Amino acid sequence: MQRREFLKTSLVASTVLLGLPLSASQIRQPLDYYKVSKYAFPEKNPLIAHSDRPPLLESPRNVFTSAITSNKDFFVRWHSPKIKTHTFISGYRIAITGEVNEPLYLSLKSLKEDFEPVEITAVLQCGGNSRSAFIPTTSGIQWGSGAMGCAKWKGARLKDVLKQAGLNKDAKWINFNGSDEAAFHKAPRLIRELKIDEIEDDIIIAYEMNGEDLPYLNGYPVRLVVPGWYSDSWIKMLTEIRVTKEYRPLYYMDSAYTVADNETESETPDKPAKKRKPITTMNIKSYIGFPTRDTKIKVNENVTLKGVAFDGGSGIKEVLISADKGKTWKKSTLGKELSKFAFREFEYNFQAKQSGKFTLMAKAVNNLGEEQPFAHQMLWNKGGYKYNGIDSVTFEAVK
Ligand SMILES: Nc1nc2c(c(=O)[nH]1)N[C@H]1C(S)=C(S)[C@@H](COP(=O)(O)O)O[C@H]1N2
Ligand SMILES: [Mo]
Repeated sequence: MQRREFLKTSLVASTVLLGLPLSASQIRQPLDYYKVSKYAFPEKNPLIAHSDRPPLLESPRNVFTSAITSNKDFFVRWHSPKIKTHTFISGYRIAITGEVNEPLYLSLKSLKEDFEPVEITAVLQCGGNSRSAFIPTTSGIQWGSGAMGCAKWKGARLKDVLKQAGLNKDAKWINFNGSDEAAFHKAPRLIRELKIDEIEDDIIIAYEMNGEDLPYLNGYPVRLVVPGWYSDSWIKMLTEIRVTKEYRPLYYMDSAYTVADNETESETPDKPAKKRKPITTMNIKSYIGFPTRDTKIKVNENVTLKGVAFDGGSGIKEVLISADKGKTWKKSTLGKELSKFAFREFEYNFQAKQSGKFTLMAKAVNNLGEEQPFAHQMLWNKGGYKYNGIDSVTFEAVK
């Protein structure tokens, strides 16, 4: 039997068992990669390496017990392998051109000294994080759930920089481009654009991550930080800000990193939606950092589950834990709120009363009352974006 057919049959069987309506597409738990690579990339701990050219590095589950992800453990995603490997920092400029009074070529020194520095703790998450949950498999990196991290960013407000350049009256869109180049001349570059009225005060051009220079692979020397938004807008090695009057059709705005422009943002494999919109604000999500699949706990021992939860900026209200596959839920204890855009730690004490396999699930609720769906309630989209199904970890209790 072919793999596809086999998948279909087993899915049909499981949906019938669960008593759910049958549909062409189903969602499972994202793959739970647990083997980090033998070698580490510069400034990084050994991470789950999906590719080395370009570097695609995922953080393993055990990183997510803490609200701050260290620079060494932070995931990495590039679209092209042509990443600048050397930069003369004294000559580095961000060119601000287009619909401005006068083009501005901003040095790193000026960015750091001439603008009020602001700090914000915020989650950076790839829109395709957890993509491996989607069936049928979608295009894109088959991430588990470690294509995210939370850091304290420091930089200058984008608004202040634009003010210095002076926007023309009919300026409407801002394009952001990094110094990485397309892999071959016909490939599109990762350029994103923001509408002028989307520029909030908390969007910054960051030159520090957790109190240090940004790691090279996370965009040294500067990157855009767009709190609450998926990270395709967080342009790394930022070299160009172009202000335009009109929307400029771009592959990474119209095709990649888009979802169906309908109420459920979903579509089916045989009927992909034509009308699409770029992904922007992150939905609510949580992830268990401990225990992991290879944890062994002792029967009757007191164990503390730990994890992180976040959303697009309303803030976390509570995180609930279930030990019976989602039938009943108990409140976990939340850690301090570092910012509305940051990971919020949660903890939950439990004991296994008997030996054998043990499963715990975590479900976050935000201040708007939105909560995570079960994996099987999620709807499919062709890019495999915005997965936020309830996380589940199975481990073993031994005598
Ligand atoms: N210049 C540049 N910036 C970029 C990208 C890129 O390919 N080039 N990828 C974006 C995407 S899709 C993601 S998920 C994040 C990854 O950020 P990180 O490598 O710091 O984790 O960078 C964003 N910024
Ligand atoms: Mo991404």
